[in-house]
Amino acid sequence: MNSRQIPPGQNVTTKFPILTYGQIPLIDTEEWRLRIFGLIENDLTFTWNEMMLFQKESLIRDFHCVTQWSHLDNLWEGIPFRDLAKLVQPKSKAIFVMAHSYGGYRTNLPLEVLIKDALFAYKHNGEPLDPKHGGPMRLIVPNRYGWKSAKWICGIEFMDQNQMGFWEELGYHQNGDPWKEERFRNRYQ
Ligand SMILES: Nc1nc2c(c(=O)[nH]1)N[C@H]1C(S)=C(S)[C@@H](COP(=O)(O)O)O[C@H]1N2
Ligand SMILES: [Mo]
Repeated sequence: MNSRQIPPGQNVTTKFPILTYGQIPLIDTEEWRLRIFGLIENDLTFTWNEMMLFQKESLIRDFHCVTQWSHLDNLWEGIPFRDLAKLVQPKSKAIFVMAHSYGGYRTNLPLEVLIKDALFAYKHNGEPLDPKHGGPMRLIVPNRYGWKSAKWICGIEFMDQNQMGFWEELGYHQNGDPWKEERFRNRYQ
C-alpha cells in the first residue's frame, strides 16, 4: 500500500515528463553564465567553473507539475541558493526574486522560499542534467509547483516588488504552493 502523501489533485507518474514552452536551448558549460543582479551589494556573473567552487548539496524531493503529474523521489545535486545569496548580499528591501532562463522564460518567487531549500541543480539521479530537463543547470524549488523551477537558468534578479514571470502573466498563481493548490490566479488576485 502506498501511504505516501502527495498534494491534492496530483497523480503520480513513473516517467519524468518534459514540460517546456518553446525550444530547448543547448548551452555548453564553457559558454554558460549565471548573472546575479538587482538589489544586491555585489553584482556578479559566474562561470561554470566558478559555480563549481561552491559546496554542493543533495536533495531528494518530489516534483509536482501544475498539469497534475507528480514525479517522486528525484535526487538533485547542486548548489544551495542560500550560499550564493550569502555571497552577493541582497539589500534588505530585496524580498522577491525573478529567475531568468536562457530562451527568455522567467518566473518570480519570494526570496525566503529560495533561501529555504532551492538548489542550482546540475545532476539528476546521479547523471548530469539532460538539456531536456534544463541542463546544464536549472533551479529546483522543492516547495513550489514545477513551473517555478526554471530550467537553463542564466540570471537571478533581486527585487523589492513582486513582478510576474512568463506563466504568472498568463494567469498562473503568484505563489504556486502545491499543498495549497495555488494553481491559477483568480481575477481578484
Ligand atoms: N526555462 C524554462 N523552465 C521551465 C519551463 C519552461 O518551459 N522553460 N517549464 C516549467 C514547467 S511548467 C515545469 S512542470 C518544469 C518541468 O521540468 P521538466 O521538463 O524537467 O520535467 O520546468 C519548468 N521550468
Ligand atoms: Mo509544469
